[in-house]
Amino acid sequence: MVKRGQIRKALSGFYYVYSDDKTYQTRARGVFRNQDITPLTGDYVEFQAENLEEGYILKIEERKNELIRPPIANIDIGVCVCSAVEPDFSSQLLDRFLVSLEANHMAAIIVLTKVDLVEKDKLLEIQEQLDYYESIGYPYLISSENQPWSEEDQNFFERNIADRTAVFIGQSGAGKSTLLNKLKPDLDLKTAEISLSLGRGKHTTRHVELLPLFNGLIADTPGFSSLDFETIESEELSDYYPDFLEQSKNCKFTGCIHRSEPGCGVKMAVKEGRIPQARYDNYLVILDQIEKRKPKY
Ligand SMILES: Nc1nc2c(ncn2[C@@H]2O[C@H](COP(=O)(O)OP(=O)(O)OP(=O)(O)O)[C@@H](O)[C@H]2O)c(=O)[nH]1
Ligand SMILES: [Mg+2]
Ligand SMILES: [Zn+2]
Repeated sequence: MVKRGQIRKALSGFYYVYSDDKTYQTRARGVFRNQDITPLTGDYVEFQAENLEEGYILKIEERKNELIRPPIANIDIGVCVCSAVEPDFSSQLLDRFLVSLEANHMAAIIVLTKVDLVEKDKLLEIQEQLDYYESIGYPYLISSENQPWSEEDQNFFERNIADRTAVFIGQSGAGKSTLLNKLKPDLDLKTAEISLSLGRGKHTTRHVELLPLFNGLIADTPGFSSLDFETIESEELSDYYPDFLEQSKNCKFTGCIHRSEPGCGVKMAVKEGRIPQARYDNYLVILDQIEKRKPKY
């Protein structure tokens, strides 16, 4: 009998498909490999299963959207988890996460973790940066592992992720699994200290898994720190910056990429302090990287 369900976890060649309150262990038919299609966590599929252990995926339904890193499909919102320290807060990395989410038509919110480990001045400096992100549509919350949520914090999550499918993304060791355990202790996700010698996480979470939370789904994912933009062209990059998009109405040239063109509205906004210099500098780094990318034929 053909059933319909959603892949909630992919591990060691098996796809765990949730359907009618049951989870079926399935494999993908060779036909997907031939077509160069890999089923993703989050995919809605048609599958065949006589029992819970030996199912086969027959068809993958069209995706609303998909991310390559982490590999997941059909997401409403990304939760960018950034630690204040260990690893240090990086606006460059945050901008990369946001671009990646925007390019895939996903909303985004930010959680700053490990605020208990950072000095007050440093925290204020980071919060000042985050206030800007909030002003352009990315609300944020600060969190420390041992501090219980206030009612306001709880509302923040419910307001943003209830009834939706949310993916937690961020560097290894940033505290994604810790945050999810704090939101729902019975998840009991594995977490681990970051390696002191390397100053980064140990990739404690090794697979992407969708779990029920607040009447929706959340995905814990393995951390990563580099993000390439394989499919974004330099002319469209600024489309994924809501603040740049707004200012680019004032650019003199259509197709302005806001680098060396005269009469650029974005550069003017940076000069006048309406767009932070760091955000613009981060943009130039990504732009450069896209232009140096080897062409694909
Ligand atoms: N002091 C402090 N430690 C934290 C906080 N959040 C996380 N940690 C610690 O940081 C370490 C890494 O946390 P994880 O939740 O495993 O990080 P992760 O983002 O899931 O990492 P990966 O699964 O490797 O991607 C753990 O030892 C946590 O206890 C925090 O707010 N304050
Ligand atoms: Mg983890
Ligand atoms: Zn411009």
